[in-house]
Amino acid sequence: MRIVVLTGGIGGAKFLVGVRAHARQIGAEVTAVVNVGDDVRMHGLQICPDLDSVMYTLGGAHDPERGWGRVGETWVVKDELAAYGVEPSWFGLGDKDTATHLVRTQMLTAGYPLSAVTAALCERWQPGIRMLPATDDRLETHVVVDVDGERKAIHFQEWWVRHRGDLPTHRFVFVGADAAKPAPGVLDAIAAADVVLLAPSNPVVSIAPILAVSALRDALAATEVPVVGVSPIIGSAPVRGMADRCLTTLGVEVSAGAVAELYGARDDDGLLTGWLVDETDAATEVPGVPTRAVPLWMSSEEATARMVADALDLAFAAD
Ligand code: GDP
Ligand code: FO1
Ligand code: CA
Repeated sequence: MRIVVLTGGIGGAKFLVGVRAHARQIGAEVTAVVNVGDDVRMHGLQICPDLDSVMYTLGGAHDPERGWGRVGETWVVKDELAAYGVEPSWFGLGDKDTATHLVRTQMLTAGYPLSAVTAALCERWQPGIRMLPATDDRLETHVVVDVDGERKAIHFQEWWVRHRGDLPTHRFVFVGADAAKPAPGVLDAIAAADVVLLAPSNPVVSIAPILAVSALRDALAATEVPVVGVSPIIGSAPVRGMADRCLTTLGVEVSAGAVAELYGARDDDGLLTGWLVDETDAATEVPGVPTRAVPLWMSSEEATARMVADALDLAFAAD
């Protein structure tokens, strides 16, 4: 079986640990299509937070408390940059992490596409799945906000890290998405997939930027295989992060059902053929989308692998 997973960073990476575990049990191949909207150039280095969260987590090198970056990280470079008084001082580059950005930036500068750079970095981390950026083209999430009475668009990282989303926020813009093509391998992976899973990632700033690549979205809309999503919302709150702020900006209710409606039912020009919700949301009804309620807390690899088994069971329930 071939499984394609659309994913963001920390939440998606946790999910992929369970996907990989279940895939090993059933002999499946996994391809993750990873959001690049969070990517940013800082201090001359190209930083890909979601790709790195997935790579470090599956490589067993992530910091489980912080969620992003490397375990056992040190911060000498950050302190030295601060001593020079250079900005942005609100964004922390760890020393170990910086080596990744140096390798990535050097390869990009030499002309390698991000997908090739990602494959090269993964030779070290052996994530056990294939990791593809959604696109090799520039695609950055910007956020239209009011700062000091002025309306402007700031980079997603400035909104997320510097302001913690705590600004009057009007919309998210996926700069470059109109011209972006799926990275090599993405359309082939979707065409060869037996099932597509949407990780319980942030629907607004992790999954939506992937779907903003029109040829990628079109391929998902056209596929005849099941597309099953997993809710990042349990009860009326995200498990972690700021999906609630993001959904509110779109005028979407913070609930499992509302996120499913955002993705839409395949029969209604949307994507989903199934939607997994937590047991506490068992009453969720999504027009045109069969739902199933199971425990959605990714508290261990085993618990997450069970979620994945449930998602596949729902995917093929009607067959
Ligand atoms: P980011 O890119 O680092 O923000 O990570 P993602 O977008 O991939 O995932 C963030 C989402 O993961 C958040 O909206 C959380 O609600 C969700 N999440 C984190 N842990 C869990 C969990 O245990 N269960 C479920 N269902 N969702 C989770
Ligand atoms: N998150 C923070 O809250 N503060 C930081 O200083 C920070 C630095 C950082 C550096 C590299 C990287 O890959 C991720 C980093 N993150 C940081 C996480 C990141 O901003 C967000 O969690 C994601 O982009 C949202 O998915
Ligand atoms: Ca992200």
